[in-house]
Amino acid sequence: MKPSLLSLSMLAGLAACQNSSSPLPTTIIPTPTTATALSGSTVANPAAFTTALTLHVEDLWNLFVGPVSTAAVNTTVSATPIPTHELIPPPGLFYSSFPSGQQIPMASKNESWKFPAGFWWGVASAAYQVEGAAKAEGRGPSIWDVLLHRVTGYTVANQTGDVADNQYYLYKQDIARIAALGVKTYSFSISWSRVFPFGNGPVNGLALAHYDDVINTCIEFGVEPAVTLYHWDLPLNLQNTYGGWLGPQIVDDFVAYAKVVFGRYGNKVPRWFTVNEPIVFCNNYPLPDHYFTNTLIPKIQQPFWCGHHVLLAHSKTYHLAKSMGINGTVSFKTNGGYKIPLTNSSEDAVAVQRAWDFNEGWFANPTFLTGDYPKYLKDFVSGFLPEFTDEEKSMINGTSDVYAHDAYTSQFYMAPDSGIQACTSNTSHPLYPSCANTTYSYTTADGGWNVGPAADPLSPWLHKATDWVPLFLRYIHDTWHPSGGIAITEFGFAEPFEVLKTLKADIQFDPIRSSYYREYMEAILMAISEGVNVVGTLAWSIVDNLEWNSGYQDKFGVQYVNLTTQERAYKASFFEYVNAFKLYGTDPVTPHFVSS
Ligand code: GBH
Repeated sequence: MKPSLLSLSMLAGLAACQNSSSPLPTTIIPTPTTATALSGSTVANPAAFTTALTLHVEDLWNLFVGPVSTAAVNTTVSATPIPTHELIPPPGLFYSSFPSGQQIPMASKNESWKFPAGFWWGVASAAYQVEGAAKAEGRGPSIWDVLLHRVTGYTVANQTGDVADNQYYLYKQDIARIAALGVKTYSFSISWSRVFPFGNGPVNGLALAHYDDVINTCIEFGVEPAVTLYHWDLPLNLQNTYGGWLGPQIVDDFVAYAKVVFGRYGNKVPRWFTVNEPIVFCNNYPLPDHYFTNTLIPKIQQPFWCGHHVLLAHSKTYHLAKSMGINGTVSFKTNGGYKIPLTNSSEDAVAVQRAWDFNEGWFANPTFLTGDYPKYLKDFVSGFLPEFTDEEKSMINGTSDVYAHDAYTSQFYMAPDSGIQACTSNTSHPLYPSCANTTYSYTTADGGWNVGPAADPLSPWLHKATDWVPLFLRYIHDTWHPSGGIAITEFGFAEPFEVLKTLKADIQFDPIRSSYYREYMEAILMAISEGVNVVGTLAWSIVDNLEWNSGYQDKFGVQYVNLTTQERAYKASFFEYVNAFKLYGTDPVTPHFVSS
């Protein structure tokens, strides 16, 4: 691997990493607008603060992350047949669904429901959450290696993605397991810091060869690959040299990365996603103090500088794909839940609109409607962000082929207790700047119940609120008019306390997750029957995996993983999900088996 240039400021950051109780004595100042120094970092006075050092990728690991664990299996494993008894579904948990409209005694399905031909469905993952093999074959560190290895208190259980599900070596078996159930699509992400260990500069051919084989294996098993370019694992070097998504340089670096990936895998991939959930990774700024190069951008502004660069990077990448003749769809994945007004007061209605504007609207209004931010968000960001030029607006508008939504749940929104005005005029109000308050429960007058059963306590945001899904889909359809339809690109449920179960057979029987999938699929069928264009679904997740700060304690898999042996097992919910397509699909569900 070729070396990269690093600045003194990075080494100052390193000193702080090693001893988090002694913060940086000096402030090195990247801002989004100042000139670029030799190292690529933007600093107040480069001549005074910066020198250049030559570092190899291994040095980045040693300096900023430290030792990482490795798995016992560290070469690619071939697929083996799935034992037939594992493909037998569990005993039924439910009565057959009650058809809406005229009741037909003993009807086993609702004849007015149908997934249209071409509906695509599958399961999803993300590189850092499943791959492991952290340093294998030249991968450079990402900010998540630092967050989970170095930052005190960042993880609930001191767990990292070093080994995860070892999918870097076990992908053939993982693809074989989903193909054996007839799954149509596998949605995974590529690790940017595998392809570009420094985020920019030299390309790592071993990483490209790896993803060649992942994509080819999908195709061999009749599974369509869906690829996300960025699922939060920002190459550390880009954070350290110019503040990552806070710096304008990220736009061209992202486009350069996309160009390599599109050039290599091009038309083998029918569905591309640029970035996963910018609302989440932009709100992850500010990053914890003292572990990364400091920035002078005020903390409250940081998410919105990130968002600004995401919109530019995404839209440039979209146009790049079209100019390269990529024939798959290109979209970004956004996230959020249906926002239910807590009461019918006009203040709560405004709070709900503010919540849409600061969440889905942040990225969906520019890309689907206007090229610019929605009103309430714009009122805030116009105080500091540069206005998009007319040229930028037309570059941004119309750059998502489908509305790809990671829609897990719903919650209530209402005005802050002190009122909206008291919040928008007070920058230190805890709800500033969105000034939309939220709760998971109905009002006391309405009984005070939760919107639905709670997921695991490590996902306090998640409730099974499937009743609201038809309205949510209708809202997306009516608000953003996505011409290519809506895809639910992630949905899933953390079965409460699953980590406490000790017997595999008990873990595999996951009743609340099963009912979540069943009722969510019914909700989609209802929306489709009422004319909402839903085109695909991806269950999160293919396997239990690294749930970011919650480590492996919070389980989202439709397959169990024994983290000692890396053995996988289907959960009941996986069969429930597949059954929706057996019952209501136009296209047949066709299992594919290993031929060797
Ligand atoms: C997805 O985001 C991610 O794409 C995926 O990587 C992850 O594994 C999956 O969720 C399951 O969590 O705790 O109140 O601050 C879903 C959207 C947005 C939900 C951030 C959790 C935090 C809410 N996520 N949100 S809170």
